[in-house]
Formats: sequence, C-alpha cells, structure tokens
Amino acid sequence: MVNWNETKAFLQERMNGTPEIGLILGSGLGVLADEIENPVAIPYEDIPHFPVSTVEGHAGQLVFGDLEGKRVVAMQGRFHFYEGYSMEQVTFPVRVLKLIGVETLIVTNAAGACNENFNPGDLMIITDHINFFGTSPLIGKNANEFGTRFPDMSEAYDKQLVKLTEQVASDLGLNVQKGVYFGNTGPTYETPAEVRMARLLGGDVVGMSTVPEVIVARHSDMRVLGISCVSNMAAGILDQPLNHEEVIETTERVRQDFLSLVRGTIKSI
Ligand code: 6GU
Repeated sequence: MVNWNETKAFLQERMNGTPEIGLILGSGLGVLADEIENPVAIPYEDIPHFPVSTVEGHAGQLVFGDLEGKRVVAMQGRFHFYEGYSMEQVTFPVRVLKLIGVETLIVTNAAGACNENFNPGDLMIITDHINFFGTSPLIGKNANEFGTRFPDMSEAYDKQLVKLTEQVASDLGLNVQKGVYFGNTGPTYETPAEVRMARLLGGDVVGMSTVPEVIVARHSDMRVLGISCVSNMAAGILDQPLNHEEVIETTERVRQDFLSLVRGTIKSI
C-alpha cells in the first residue's frame, strides 16, 4: 500500500495555497497549464510515489497557481493504461489531488467521433461514459479512507457543471456538443466494426483515457467535469485512415476555443 502522506506532505510544503479545482490535461491540451499565473511547477519525477511520464509531448508535471481568480492545480501530462501503467498508477494522481484539497476535477482529452453528426474540431461536454477497459481502478481491497465499496455512478459527470459549461459556451458563441465518452484501452485505434459497436452501445466519442480517473474521482466524491476535443472521426466513418498527426493538428486548431471554454467555466464555478 502506498504511503499517501509522504506525497501529500511533499506537495503541501511546496504548493502556494489549497487548489479548489484540479485539471487533467489531455494530448495537445497541456498548454492550458502555461496560462496559470504565479505558477509553481513540480515535475512528476520529483514527487514521492508518482509514476513517471514517458510519452513525448507530455511535460509531466503538476502546475499549481491561479487561473481566472481560482486556485488550481493542473496535471500537464497524464498516465495512460496503454503505456503499461497499472490502473492504480493511472489514477494515483487523482487521489493525490483529493488529498491536497481538490473538490472539482476537470478532465480533458482528445477523442475520435463515432457520432456521424460530430466534426473534427468539435468540443464535447461529457455527460456520461462507458467503461470498456475490461477492468476498473477500484478492483481490489476498497480504500475506505477515500470512499465506499460500491460507488454510485448515476451522475458521474456533474449535471450542474454540464449546464454551467453549456452556458459559458453559449456566452462565448461556441458551438459545443454533449455526449457519451466510450473508453477503450488502445493503443490501437478501433476497427470500423468496433466503432459501429461503440456507436450502437451509446457512445458519441471514443478515447483511451478519462474513464479510470473519473471512476476514482467519483469514488472519493469529487465533482467531475469532462471535456473532449474531437480530433478526428473514428475509423470507418470517413474513407480515410487515421493518424496521430491528424489528432495533434486538429487539437492545435481548436486550442483557442478549448482554452476559452475551460477558462470561462473555471471563472464561473
Ligand atoms: Cl478514433 N479512438 C480512440 N480510442 N482514441 C482516440 C481516437 C480514436 N482519436 C483520438 N483519440
């Protein structure tokens, strides 16, 4: 078992005030952390018990500071199950955020659309998810200090935060989608048949993250807001192959809208 107190004490000695909001920034969305004022950045490798990030383009640090007048902490770079991290490692930072005072978690990702009405570049407010990882981060002895054995998931994504974010989008003149995030392990993108399945089962977008973190966040009763950036149409929808470069390029194109939406939402929380 992990000694949470070592991680907690280490961060509390260094952070500049208690963060109310935590942010997990997905592929290409880590730039939001660069906008944090009065930043204190702590590389993951310096934090006791923290897994260490491997993927390029992920800075791999916690950034504490102020954003839109709120105290925040951002995870610049996350841990993916497909990288070989255990579910416990993938979700370790979420529990750390809980321990240092975070009450609201904003989780972001790049995802592929299986809903044909969506377009690359769309932003989607996550209303619910489907855990298709074939496992759960909560398997094993229950961590009673965080939450109950059988957590309720009937409102994994906070309805009030969904509403608030919709309002912010409307005020900014941004057209946003709402929908269900279908979580797969990756690292392959889905086959066209798997994309049809995801759609048939109720998914609007497919991705390789978010679900484990949200499960652990809800276990400890954090309020969750999820935002997907639709970087591409999922396989078989368009007559073209998928590539990681397209995912990165599209994310770069919608970066400004993404930043405005998240900043606006943080301001009005
Ligand atoms: Cl099409 N699938 C998954 N699983 N993750 C993605 C994606 C697709 N596009 C971006 N991320």
